[in-house]
Amino acid sequence: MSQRVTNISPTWCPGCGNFAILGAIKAALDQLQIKTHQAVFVYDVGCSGNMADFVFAYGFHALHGRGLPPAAGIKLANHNLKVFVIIGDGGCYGEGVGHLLSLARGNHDVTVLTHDNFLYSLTTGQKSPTTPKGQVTPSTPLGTTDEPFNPLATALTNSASFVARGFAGDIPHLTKLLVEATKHQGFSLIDVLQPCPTYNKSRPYSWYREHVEYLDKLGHDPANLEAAWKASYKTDKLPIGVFYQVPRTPWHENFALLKDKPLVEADIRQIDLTQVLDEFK
Ligand SMILES: Cc1ncc(C[n+]2csc(CCOP(=O)(O)OP(=O)(O)O)c2C)c(N)n1
Ligand code: SF4
Repeated sequence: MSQRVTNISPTWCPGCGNFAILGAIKAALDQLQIKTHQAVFVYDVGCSGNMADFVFAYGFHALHGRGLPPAAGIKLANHNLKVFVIIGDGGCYGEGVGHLLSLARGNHDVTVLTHDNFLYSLTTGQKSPTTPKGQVTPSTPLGTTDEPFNPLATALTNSASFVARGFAGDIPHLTKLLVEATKHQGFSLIDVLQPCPTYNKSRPYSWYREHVEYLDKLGHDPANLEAAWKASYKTDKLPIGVFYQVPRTPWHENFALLKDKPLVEADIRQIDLTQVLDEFK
């Protein structure tokens, strides 16, 4: 078994859901028998992104909201690597939402794990795109007036081929989702319900335990786009599991050049760049 974590102790607050997500990542990498040198994690900025210090694998710490483009680039350079993005709801659904749509539509073979604590937590709890309407935060002292962003419905309408929601309070279930998402050929989004006990007092673990329900126990068919869409709009209960999965050609498989070997192994001297270089003269 490969080493999965570094010898640096996580700095998250006691009770933070990020501990459980790190546990699920370790378990999934073990189950998939992915060797350390075969995985690359791209970290966004945030409490979630601080995981960069704790996972023992190749890593790249991106700017806030910009975790997805480097992940797509890494996969393009070497599609033999398993590429993951660790990102918060602020980075993924706020500043970086355009990248989410782009990777979903292109079906870039990247697994995005959004630590959805419904706030900007590293910057002390301001509202994020997923903050429920009416919630009081330091940036919305009278309560937010915006309708919340629906990440699952957005991914579904933008042709994402794997859309799921997990819960940090159920590590075996989250591990299973991660394993399925990693095996999936193409883009995968797992929105993870992540308690932030320091800034999101209205949603402790106990609140989530009362509200989550398991899609597989409800007989949900992940091939049914309409059912996935309806489930993504539920608010009385929060379904977890695979909402939707469909086979689709991953982005890098559209190119003949990448058929036999990854770009990183291609002899670029054989590629004629004369015409491109002439344009800069
Ligand atoms: C381009 C840019 N904008 C804003 C910031 C300030 N900033 C750092 S972390 C953060 C919020 C993080 O929230 P989220 O992405 O939800 O992650 P969390 O901390 O909740 O895991 C912000 C706004 C920044 N570092 N860079
Ligand atoms: S502020 Fe919230 S998300 Fe950040 S480490 Fe503390 S509990 Fe976790």
